[in-house]
Amino acid sequence: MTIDILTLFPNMYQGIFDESIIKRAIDEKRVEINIHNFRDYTLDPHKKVDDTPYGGGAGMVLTCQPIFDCVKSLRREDSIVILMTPDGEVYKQKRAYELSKCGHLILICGHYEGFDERIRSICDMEISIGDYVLTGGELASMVLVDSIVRLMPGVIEEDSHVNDSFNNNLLDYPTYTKPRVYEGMEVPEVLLSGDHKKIEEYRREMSLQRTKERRPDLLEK
Ligand code: 6GU
Repeated sequence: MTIDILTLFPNMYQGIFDESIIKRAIDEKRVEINIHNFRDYTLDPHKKVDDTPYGGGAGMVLTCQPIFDCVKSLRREDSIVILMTPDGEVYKQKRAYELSKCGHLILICGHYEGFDERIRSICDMEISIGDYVLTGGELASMVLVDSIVRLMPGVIEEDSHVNDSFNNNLLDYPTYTKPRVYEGMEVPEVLLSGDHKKIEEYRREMSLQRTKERRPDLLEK
């Protein structure tokens, strides 16, 4: 998979993909991540990428030209162009799974007070990572990349994500490791029983119980 990220703040990505699982996926050439400063694409002699809004109002608005031209230069047959914006579809694990199967993602990070509405016309999808406002789409794009890359074949053991929270709209069951007793808190007996059927039933029950308590909205789905 190739992921191209369009931003005015490429420095924000310094180090973020240089650790742990994402770094390994890059080293193993399962994913290539490129950061593009769309200021490099502006035809404005002063390198401007924004302007005042028609009709008046506070702040500056990102103009079409640099973003259109940057996307044009990157777009392939199999590209999915995603606009990172708080008014997009709220991001969920199901979407992460779908995107993990794509060949090429182009993520556009909005910034400042907004972007020209016509930028939406070149996007296949608009995504928000939750109901709060960030200063720009950069952090949201990092969240997307992390959640997508870990689901790509071979990046982590399949077993580690078939039981992830949110699969089947259930939260994770509790897990324990050694020691058996820590500060008086014991590991549930069933996990020590060696009875795999019982263990599976227990985990399913705990998942359900936890989801009921913490996220009843998920069970309604
Ligand atoms: Cl994608 N962008 C911004 N600026 N704020 C957000 C967001 C995106 N998702 C949630 N809040």
